[in-house]
Amino acid sequence: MSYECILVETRGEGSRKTGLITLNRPKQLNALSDQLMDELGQALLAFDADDGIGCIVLTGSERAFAAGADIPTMLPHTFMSAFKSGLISKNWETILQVRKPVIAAVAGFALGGGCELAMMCDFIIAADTAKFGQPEIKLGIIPGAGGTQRLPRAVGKSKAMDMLLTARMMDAAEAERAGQVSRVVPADQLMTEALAAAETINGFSGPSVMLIKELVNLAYQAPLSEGVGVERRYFHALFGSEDQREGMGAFLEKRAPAFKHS
Ligand code: DAK
Repeated sequence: MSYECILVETRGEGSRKTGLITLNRPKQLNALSDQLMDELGQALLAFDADDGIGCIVLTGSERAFAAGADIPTMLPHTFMSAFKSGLISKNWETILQVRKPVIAAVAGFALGGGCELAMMCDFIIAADTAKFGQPEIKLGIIPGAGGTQRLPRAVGKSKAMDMLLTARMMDAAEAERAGQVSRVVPADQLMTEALAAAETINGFSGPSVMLIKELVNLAYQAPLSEGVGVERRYFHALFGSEDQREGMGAFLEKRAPAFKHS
């Protein structure tokens, strides 16, 4: 498969590798065009379907993870054309279908749809140069890919309101304090750290990894009692896996486990 707006590679040494996707429209600060989002969706689904891949890292350039949806494409739309064509809707949530972890490695601007895309990843590792924002209000619109919903869940109501209503950007240190990102690293270490995190995850049992992702996401949808109940069922279910015997057996034998992802 050849792509024009993204770069797709495989990284890692172990039996399960990391799928690395780099947003690549540098002149437009990786503005998320329709073609880019189509390509991103295809690449994500292909890695998700590949048994040799354990984890996916999504990144941009040093200057921008992504500066948002492509503004020139949006400008001419009317309500009717936006409504009838489902303006930039069809390919924006493909990432949510991915069952393997997707780590966002963010340097530079993550604005508007770029910030929303990063928030749709499972966790964000930020370079110390990262800047997050939802500046749609400056364009006379509002976020359309979950910014008003995911940002308050990530950083709380007050900071979300502040960012959404004033369009101010949050730097990496503030984003880490607010819980938007899991860690901040020096910019020149960003890919090393993100790929190392992916490599660590790749070494664990694939079904455990996928279930943890599913359950953490359930925490945002279900009441606590229901989430804990589903966790309990999955916990019991894993005692039917080969990897549970291998993991616990390896611990007792003081050796590294060799998971078979089954
Ligand atoms: N779209 C297209 N081009 C963009 C762009 C964008 N979002 N952001 C930047 N560029 C282009 C600039 O036009 C410029 O192009 P040239 O003039 O060189 O041809 C080039 O990137 C470099 O930008 P600047 O010259 O402006 O660079 P600066 O360093 O001075 O400023 C900046 C960087 C990121 C602060 C600034 O470019 C900026 O404010 N950009 C716009 C950020 C923004 O407003 N983003 C939100 C866009 S609205 C939905 C899904 C998603 C969305 C909505 C609905 N559904 C599923 C329904 C998302 C909406 C949005 O993201």
